[in-house]
Amino acid sequence: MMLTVTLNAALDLTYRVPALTPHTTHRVTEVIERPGGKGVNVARVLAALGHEVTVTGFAGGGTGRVLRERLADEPRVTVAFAPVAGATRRTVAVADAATGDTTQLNEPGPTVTPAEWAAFLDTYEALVHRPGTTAVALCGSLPPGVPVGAYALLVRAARAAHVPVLLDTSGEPLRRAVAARPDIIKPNAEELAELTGFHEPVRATRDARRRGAHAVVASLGADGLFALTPDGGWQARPPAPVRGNPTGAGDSAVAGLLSGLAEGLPWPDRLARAVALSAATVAAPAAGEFDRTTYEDLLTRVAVTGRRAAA
Ligand code: TA6
Repeated sequence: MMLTVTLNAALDLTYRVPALTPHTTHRVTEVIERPGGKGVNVARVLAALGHEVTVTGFAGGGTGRVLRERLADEPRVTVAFAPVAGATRRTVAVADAATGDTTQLNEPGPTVTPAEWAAFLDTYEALVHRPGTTAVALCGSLPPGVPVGAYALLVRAARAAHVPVLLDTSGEPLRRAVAARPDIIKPNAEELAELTGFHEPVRATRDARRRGAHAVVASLGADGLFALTPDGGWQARPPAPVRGNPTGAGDSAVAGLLSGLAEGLPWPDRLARAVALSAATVAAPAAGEFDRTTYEDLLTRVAVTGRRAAA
């Protein structure tokens, strides 16, 4: 059983419009509504791959009720959100059919009180110590009211429970949590540069490891993933760029890394899976989903280069 944490869960709306133009009214040609937030997307991809997964974080209000109900209907997903008095946020992705570009609008999320945060911590402690929890993913932004050191606390609790922990966040919450020594971090190039001050992936990943992360997997968009790990360094590239909606591509990469970790796959295989899932999500209509044919085709064609560290 894997555990994903989405402190700022969401109900994700995707609006498709023929062409996005400022100062005009747009007629939406397609609306997709899905349970979202990064950890929720990771969980939906893990479940589609056949893994049992528990989702936690906060859910509240009418949107939170919809989120719980929709997730409870998904096979292999167990819902264990802590309550929050405010309403779970919505996010809107506007997909421009003319250019293929997507514009993302994310609400801030409900304000979490100190008592709600304390109650969540009890839920999380129980879940990480539950027998059979094989890995934890901590994903996404923090809602207002949650302390900036939240992920550092959650990383330490997972490590104390001897459960491997993957972190996908940004800014100050990432900086603080890296010092708590997570097993894997998966920043994008911009987040990694903000953390380390370096833009070049080799120097940046090396610096992030020096700051405390055991393994650093940087997502580089069309260039795939660059990983620096205790076992070696590798780059995994898709054979060609895939056109479509990139929302959630990073979440699918996290699902690939987490499932590979839980299954004990060697790093090159984990990275190939993560890149194939990520590209197959671009080919799917919404985050948290992937096109299975694209995934299976790409899995054999992702190029992984690099080498194992000297023993
Ligand atoms: O990665 C895509 C996505 O997970 C959307 O589904 C949306 O819910 C959003 O990102 C949340 O990201 P944030 O960084 O605001 O927590």
